[in-house]
Amino acid sequence: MSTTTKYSICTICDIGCQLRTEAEGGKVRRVLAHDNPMLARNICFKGVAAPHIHNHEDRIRVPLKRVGERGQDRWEEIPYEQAMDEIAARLKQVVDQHGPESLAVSTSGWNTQSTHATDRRFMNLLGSPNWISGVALCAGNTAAVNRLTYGWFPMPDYANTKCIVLFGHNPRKHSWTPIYNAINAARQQGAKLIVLDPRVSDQAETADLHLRLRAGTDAAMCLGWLKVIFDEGLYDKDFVRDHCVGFDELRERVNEYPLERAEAITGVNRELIAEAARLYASAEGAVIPWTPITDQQISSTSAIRLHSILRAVTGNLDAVGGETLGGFNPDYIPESEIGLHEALAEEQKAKQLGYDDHPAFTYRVAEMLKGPTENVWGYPYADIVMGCQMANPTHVFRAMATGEPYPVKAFITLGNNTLLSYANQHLIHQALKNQELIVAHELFMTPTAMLADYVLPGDVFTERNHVADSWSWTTRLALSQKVVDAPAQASSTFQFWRDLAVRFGFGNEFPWATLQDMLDYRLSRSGRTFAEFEQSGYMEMPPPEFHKYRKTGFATPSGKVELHSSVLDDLGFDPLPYYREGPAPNEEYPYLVFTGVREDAFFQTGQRNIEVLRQRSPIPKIFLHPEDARREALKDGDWVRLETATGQVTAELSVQPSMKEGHMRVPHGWWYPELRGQEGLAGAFISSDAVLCSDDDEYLDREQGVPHFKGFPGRISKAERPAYAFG
Ligand SMILES: Nc1nc2c(c(=O)[nH]1)N[C@H]1C(S)=C(S)[C@@H](COP(=O)(O)OP(=O)(O)OC[C@H]3O[C@@H](n4cnc5c(=O)[nH]c(N)nc54)[C@H](O)[C@@H]3O)O[C@H]1N2
Ligand SMILES: Nc1nc2c(c(=O)[nH]1)N[C@H]1C(S)=C(S)[C@@H](COP(=O)(O)OP(=O)(O)OC[C@H]3O[C@@H](n4cnc5c(=O)[nH]c(N)nc54)[C@H](O)[C@@H]3O)O[C@H]1N2
Ligand code: SF4
Ligand SMILES: [Mo]
Repeated sequence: MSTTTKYSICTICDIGCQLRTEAEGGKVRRVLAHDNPMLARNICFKGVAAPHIHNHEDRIRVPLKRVGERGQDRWEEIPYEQAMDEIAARLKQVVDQHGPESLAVSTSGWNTQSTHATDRRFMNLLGSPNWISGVALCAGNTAAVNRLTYGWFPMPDYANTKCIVLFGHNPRKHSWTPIYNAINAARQQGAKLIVLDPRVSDQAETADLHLRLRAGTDAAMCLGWLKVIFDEGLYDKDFVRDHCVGFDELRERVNEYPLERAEAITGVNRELIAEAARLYASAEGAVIPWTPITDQQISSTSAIRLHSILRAVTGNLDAVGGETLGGFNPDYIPESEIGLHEALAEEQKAKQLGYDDHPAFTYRVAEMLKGPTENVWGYPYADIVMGCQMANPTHVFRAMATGEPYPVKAFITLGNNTLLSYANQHLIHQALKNQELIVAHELFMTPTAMLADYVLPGDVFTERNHVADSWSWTTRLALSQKVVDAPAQASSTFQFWRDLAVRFGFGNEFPWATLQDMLDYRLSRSGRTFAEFEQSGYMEMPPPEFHKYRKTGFATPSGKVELHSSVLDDLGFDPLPYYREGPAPNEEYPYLVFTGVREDAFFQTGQRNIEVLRQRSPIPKIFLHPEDARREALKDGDWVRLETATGQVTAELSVQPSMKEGHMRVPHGWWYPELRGQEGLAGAFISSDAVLCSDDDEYLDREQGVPHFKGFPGRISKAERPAYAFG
């Protein structure tokens, strides 16, 4: 049998390694490392397992229509065209009755990948602003908050850096492999590593400095660093004078955080705080790579802004070895333009859920930044990492569940296991049960898909062509080629939206019949088709340009780096960063719980049904320090119950000396595909962190309304080992 080999981009996780895929007889057989030595190390065992995932017997290959009660998991198979006709008719009914804003869409977009912004395009033509995403908790929100300070979201210049600061973030050989490799390469060239993590993480083990802060206190740590940097004159005075506004006000605020206070809040010795701040500020080029940890905290907006401020005042912004502001790639039409945000009426934008209470990543701020963004970057809207004009997920689920402030009655979820992927799973469950129409575009029958009216089979990265542009985060363009055909009844997410648009009379605004046409269109400004792009190589990256702001200024209202944020000020929020304490541990709930510590074997809520991966990590584990285990009379391997005021989960206990005392780790995203048909929603409520995480107001960050996943009160006790426990 002849073998076909192509260049593809892995979307098993969201870091997008460039790989080679091999097919035989119309099936993907192997996934291999890239043949370019610069890229060859960027592969992990999940990527290698892609054929097991794409060819898995559980994969949904035909559209399914619900026949039982919602959530009962009983289906009939129907043809794709019939499914699309019925979905369109039912969506029209909902919109006629409740208005276009009664449609909400959730997607993370990175796995579905195919010119993702077509969902925004359809929604904007229809009139719904209620688009939510996993990127509200991961990078998309950081992008939006970075724009408040300097108008764009930067990327570290790992190739030239002398110091790397990881706030929790813990890339490994099998977790975001390219970042892990970039960190290692920089360290081989002498870069220092500072890790801030309550645990002795993999990165912390070999770091030059490890600050074991209390979970949730990153913003206070940054304020402590700034205190040292200002007091010791370690900041870039020329840059601050010429390019920043609000330095004096910031300095006054920072003076409220003397090192004794930073020490008291974070639990880290003040000398160590000062030493780390000096190391960072004195390096000839230092980076604070984006971290999801501060995306999911009660002081998230302040913590993200403080990272931005540290970059700016130490002269590391758009500087060699620091962090570069990329801008749009001129050769590829960006998602912001595809998204057609100008088509959505002002009054519909103002209805976006979250707009009033938690506006930081909604249209409210996007509109305030339109002028400056167009001046500096050439487009009014910047969908960086898809995240700069989102609805607030909690507000959307509340509206879906209660009808307040208005009904949201139709829900479309694409490549997103919604039920397990935000805070407060019980609320999300209620929200989903209260829908008139749910469509899930999926590969597998997830607990979320089980709640749908229609489940549409998606295609996968080996079955579609794509040009990956890192969602405008960098200017890199990379080639992803299909190597096999998708199942006949499967669709790309592009095709789904296009086919729905035609049924809504938006065909003129979707003039591309196929994904291929759309890719040709997106490349058209560089005078190329996808076929020509494919011929020219597998990657294009314009050389980085530094200090671009000297010509253009920054894309903020003042044109400067706003240490004091005029946007937050205008919105009635504190314009300066601050530290806010989360709900405190107490007698009833004495521990600080954090979610996360990603597992090598899986991406997020996925792959629990893929045998070669599941056998690497068969059971979910809660981590506890040996002292705490002794106090609770628990031992390694016990089955335990972890409770918060919001909910409870059970899992196996793993006693780990690397944990910080007083802290507990709950894993993210566990459900049990093997319990399908036995336990409700395949055991989605047994071990999932979202059951525990609160979205009550006192757990939400003020400006964005993101939930606090890093350090909320909980307790632990021994539980019966359930019959379903794997292995
Ligand atoms: N409670 C809680 N919520 C969280 C987090 C947490 O730690 N706790 N973490 C947050 C973070 S960091 C992130 S990045 C997000 C991640 O959120 P998501 O990106 O939504 O993550 P997954 O759980 O991987 O869900 C993706 C789903 O898409 C399906 N899928 C994969 N590829 C394709 C495809 O090509 N086409 C289609 N149609 N479907 C596909 C998979 O089967 C899977 O069910 O979640 C966030 N939400
Ligand atoms: N194999 C695999 N790799 C993945 C993923 C996956 O699911 N599987 N997911 C990918 C995605 S989408 C993301 S976002 C990343 C996430 O991956 P990372 O950014 O590495 O985040 P986590 O693994 O959740 O947690 C990292 C560390 O944060 C520490 N930590 C907990 N609370 C706090 C706190 O309040 N402050 C600080 N400073 N540290 C804290 C924990 O002790 C832990 O060591 O991983 C990516 N890589
Ligand atoms: S790190 Fe692994 S799963 Fe993620 S893109 Fe790379 S090969 Fe795929
Ligand atoms: Mo993430």
